[in-house]
Amino acid sequence: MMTGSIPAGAPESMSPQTEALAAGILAGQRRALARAITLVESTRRDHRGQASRLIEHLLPATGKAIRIGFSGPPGVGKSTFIEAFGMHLIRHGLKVAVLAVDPSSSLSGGSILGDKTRMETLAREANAYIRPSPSGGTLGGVARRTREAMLLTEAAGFDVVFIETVGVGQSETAVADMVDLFVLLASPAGGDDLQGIKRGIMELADLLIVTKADGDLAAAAGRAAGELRMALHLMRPKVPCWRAEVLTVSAVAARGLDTVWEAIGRFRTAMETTGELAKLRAEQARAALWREIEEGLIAALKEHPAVADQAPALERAVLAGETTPTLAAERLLTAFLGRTVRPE
Ligand SMILES: Nc1nc2c(ncn2[C@@H]2O[C@H](COP(=O)(O)OP(=O)(O)O)[C@@H](O)[C@H]2O)c(=O)[nH]1
Ligand SMILES: [Mg+2]
Repeated sequence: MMTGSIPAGAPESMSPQTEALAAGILAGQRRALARAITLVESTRRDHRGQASRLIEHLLPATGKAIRIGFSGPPGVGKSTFIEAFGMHLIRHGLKVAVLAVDPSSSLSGGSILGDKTRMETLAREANAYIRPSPSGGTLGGVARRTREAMLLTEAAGFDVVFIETVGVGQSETAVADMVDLFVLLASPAGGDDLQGIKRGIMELADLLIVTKADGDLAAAAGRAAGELRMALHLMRPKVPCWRAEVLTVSAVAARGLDTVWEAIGRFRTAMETTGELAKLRAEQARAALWREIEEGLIAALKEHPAVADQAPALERAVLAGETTPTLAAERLLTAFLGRTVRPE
């Protein structure tokens, strides 16, 4: 392939263990997949190198799955829906992987995705693979590891990858930036403020799903869907070939699941026939490249001896108002690069 022309940051070749892992993944072995994701999540430098080689090696086997992100406030029913929907798809002969991006795990060690993320019924299925959020590190780090885990599940033959995240902080944007289709879940308890869904987040959604459309909540779910349709009407479509749709479901009663899958199918067809899907994925990969560079540069800067030496005193000076952030940054960048630099 192109490897000859790419200067190596990671080691040149895969270790025999990584070779075996690659073969196992391509054969669809769950244990190999689990071990590879653990490798991807490792912060050890030699592991990172092997993980990068592994993913580059597997790239030709990736990309065939449909990548779907689910977001919404805590308690809206994301995990319950994903589990019911996943079971539904498995009954139709598909292989379903579920990954999670939990912004709280990096901050507090807790989980706002909730225990339901374990999805015990789905987890027992041979054709399902569930992986909770990698813990620790920045959201950028979590996002990278999730993106790489997604590629690994694709190489292992999964047809559908779900990524669950919660409507907090920047995690929705991070997930929207790695999937083909972004689904926003909303509760039936609508209201004038559209349950506080931020406009910017609604603009990310290709599909809106009102949950819990059963029993006492069925009528409210219908009303909430109507309100969301009105709000959507005023928004510019994300891509020219697709207008966001609003659907209602009941995960508990397994109602509306077919309709959701059918809408996803139409979205995929529209995106593929217009070439938008290939364009979206290429753009996502390009954006990920530059995010990696930003993260890598910041890490290298912080580890640099001269920077580490001067940073505490410069930080103190900024805190005390003795120098400006601009000047302090200039000094640290100069220490890092060994020549004078002025930030833009
Ligand atoms: N009535 C009803 N309750 C639901 C439905 N889906 C989820 N719930 C309930 O809503 C609560 C939160 O669900 P969960 O899936 O953990 O929400 P998440 O935080 O968005 O992942 C739980 O008590 C579920 O039993 C549904 O389709 N109908
Ligand atoms: Mg959940």
